[in-house]
Amino acid sequence: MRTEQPKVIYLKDYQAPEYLIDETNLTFELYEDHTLVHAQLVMRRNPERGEGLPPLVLDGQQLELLSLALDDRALQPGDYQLDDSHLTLQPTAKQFTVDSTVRIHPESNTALEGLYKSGKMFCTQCEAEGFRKITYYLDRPDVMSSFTTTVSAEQHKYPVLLSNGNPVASGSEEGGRHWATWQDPFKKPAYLFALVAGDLWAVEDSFTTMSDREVALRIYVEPENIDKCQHAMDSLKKSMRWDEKVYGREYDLDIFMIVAVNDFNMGAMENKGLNIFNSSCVLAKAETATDAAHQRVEGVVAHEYFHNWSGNRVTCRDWFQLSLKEGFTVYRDAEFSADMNSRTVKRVEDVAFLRTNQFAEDAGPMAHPVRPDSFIEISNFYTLTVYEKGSEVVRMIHTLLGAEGFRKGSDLYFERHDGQAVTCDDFVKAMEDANGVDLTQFKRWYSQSGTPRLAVEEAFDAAAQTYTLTFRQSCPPTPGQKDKQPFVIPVEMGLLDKLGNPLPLRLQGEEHAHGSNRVLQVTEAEQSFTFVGLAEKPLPSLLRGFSAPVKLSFPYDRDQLMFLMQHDEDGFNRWEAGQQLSVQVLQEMIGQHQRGEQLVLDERLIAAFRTLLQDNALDQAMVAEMLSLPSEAYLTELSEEADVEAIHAAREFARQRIAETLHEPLWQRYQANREASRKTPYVAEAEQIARRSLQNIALSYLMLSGKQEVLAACLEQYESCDNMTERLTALAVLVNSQFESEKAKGLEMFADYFKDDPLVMDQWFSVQAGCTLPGGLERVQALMAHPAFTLKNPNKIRALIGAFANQNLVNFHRADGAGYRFLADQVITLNALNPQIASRLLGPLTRWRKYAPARQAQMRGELERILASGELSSDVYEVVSKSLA
Ligand code: B3K
Ligand code: ZN
Repeated sequence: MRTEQPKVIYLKDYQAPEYLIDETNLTFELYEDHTLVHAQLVMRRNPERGEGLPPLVLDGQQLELLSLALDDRALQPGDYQLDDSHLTLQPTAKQFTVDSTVRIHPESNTALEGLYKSGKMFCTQCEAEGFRKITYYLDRPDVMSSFTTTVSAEQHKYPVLLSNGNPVASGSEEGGRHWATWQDPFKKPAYLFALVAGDLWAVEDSFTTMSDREVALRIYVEPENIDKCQHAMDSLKKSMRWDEKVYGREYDLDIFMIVAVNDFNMGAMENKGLNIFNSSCVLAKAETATDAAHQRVEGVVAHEYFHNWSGNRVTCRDWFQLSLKEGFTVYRDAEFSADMNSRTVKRVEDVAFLRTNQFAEDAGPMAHPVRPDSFIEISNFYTLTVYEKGSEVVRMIHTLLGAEGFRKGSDLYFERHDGQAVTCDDFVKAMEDANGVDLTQFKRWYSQSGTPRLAVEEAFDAAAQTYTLTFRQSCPPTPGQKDKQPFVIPVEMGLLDKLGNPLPLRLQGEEHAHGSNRVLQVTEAEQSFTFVGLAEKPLPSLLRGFSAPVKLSFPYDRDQLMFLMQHDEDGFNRWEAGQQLSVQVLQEMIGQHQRGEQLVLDERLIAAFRTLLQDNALDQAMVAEMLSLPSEAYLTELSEEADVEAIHAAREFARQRIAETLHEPLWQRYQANREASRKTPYVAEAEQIARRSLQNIALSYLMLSGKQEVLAACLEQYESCDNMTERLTALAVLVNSQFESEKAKGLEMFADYFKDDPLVMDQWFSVQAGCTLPGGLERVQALMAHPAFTLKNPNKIRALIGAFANQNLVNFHRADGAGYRFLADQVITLNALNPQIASRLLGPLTRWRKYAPARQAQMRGELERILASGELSSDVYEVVSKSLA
């Protein structure tokens, strides 16, 4: 908890550390009611910082210091200073050793940071600043040390003892205890430290690297989960091969371990050689995990593995550089997933997510650049901006340099900085040096926050046969940043003729055309590009593949969008045209609702959907994506002032109309695909996933008809399918239907069957939290009393409270403000238990500026109540105070 005014940390104040740690030797004695940590730090004065010997200030929080020695000389309380977060002592030589022993309490650590217990096992989470809750240390990423770690614990409760690196020794002690020593030869910052002790089983495999070294692979889980590891193991091996092939990166230790834990604040953590995972990102099998969960496991396993190079071998100098490792690694895992599955579908999913959620963050009170300038609590900066927008920034570098140039740049980056802690500037510099280019202006993507707008106009000159596109970029003000300089915006584009054929692209002044797809670089506030040799007016396809994270506008009419939906050679832009068409149609209906008019759906949308459903040659996953209307959250993001009820009413009306008018083709596609699912055992591979996604979206439309034959089909799917993807969709559509007795029975059967599987129960909670029928808040409140629910487990909080506040917008924003009051109550409770989770839950309340005055007042009122509720963690304090500012 915060005891003093929270301090703002600024990037501009960065200074290299006064001292360095060459060797860290740790011994952990784990007991049920406390843990002893002995640390020996072999240290020296940092030569970069000059001659004198300033005081040594070690970080440490919630530690009980039992003994301290400097070069074997025991220190007495008068020899050092202690406060809430530091231990200060005076070195007397350039090289010295600090020995300390502290007592800590993992058994009562509910914040899940530092050393804590998840169920019966001990585990750690040190990024960003958790190591200081384990021992006194220089807990900053630019202090890199080799680590030797000994863990001792009761043998029968904790037969498995793990840490980073390679196992070097082990033995038994008296009194039923045993110990193991691990040595990590690679220097690393403390945030990559990990320790695990528990009764775990392992799935084992091995991988032969490109230089023919054998690496042992192990996934450790609690015994009941041993049959859910194969998918993660397959994903790991694919990741290792992919990183060798695409980036030339080889794994470096003799062993790579993953441990699954149930209580975890994030998805997973890339600790050197010992990744610790939220069990939701490792465990998957047909009966318990959906296709989406399988894909998440594949993506997260890859992400953490890729960090071994982009994060561990080359790490961050300071936490302002977080996107150096996160943006780059998200980009790497997205490309991996694109290569393993459907590239276009992956891009569509990522872009929809970015535009709904990161754009909202960029437009809200917590908006910050990809490389923030300041923070109060670094945990609050593990954001969509640092991760997802950061990945888009790396993607743009790739687009600008091309695949080969980008690879030259990444090779140089890894070679130049291996073993170092570096900055985003160092990353860009390697890209520049390897390619002989200047990315100075491009770097504004790292320093300027907010989502740029890019308005495009066209002009056709029939006599001169020229076609001019004029781009105007601007960026709205964001906290602390009023005026922005122009960005470098790569716009991948093409031009289509009247039949939909791609046209050759020749810019004025060029000798010949350069293909039919090219990247324009918009670098000025206003800039025009003139294409020549065009006998008739073309139709532009702009920002293909979403080549920059901007809000592009071009005055397409609905017929042009329908044309692009069918003819654009870029699959992403075909989807995008459909989205824009849906958005236009829905926004028109939102207006109708606001004026109290009868809602009328533009039949062109139905015609476009009918064409999609009738085209058996199209990728079924893309058809499913294109049939999905933009979410209420996205429509909210697009609104100046979001009208919750109008958005919901318009979207639901459109769904109902689509379901009625397209009943026949939906029914046909549903039946054909369900038939195929019945015949083929479940495999989580692209073609089947595509088939199920179309089957499931068809079912969700069909259920809106309320027809008995559809209900029968839904129940058949629910009861007879062999996998969670079909079962959960059937349950979700039942839950959102009016078939009350079938709904109750379905929910009960599900909970009864899966009550001992926490990850499946999370899905059961989420399905109900997302139900938009009236009474949503009461349902969620009742579920909080369910025996499977606990506020101590972050997955449960996300599944129930998070899903309700983020996805069930009509119920969360109900007019009497009870949804806001409920969320604020949970934040206040969680502030004391788990500040990181409390702070994350606040998201929906921070966006109060999006709503009408009455709702604004209610939301602000709840934020103020949180602020006044007592001693706030720095996590919650920062978000609440910035949202109210
Ligand atoms: N690097 C971790 C993030 C941990 C954050 C803790 N507050 C997960 C990841 O991005 O791979
Ligand atoms: Zn990461």
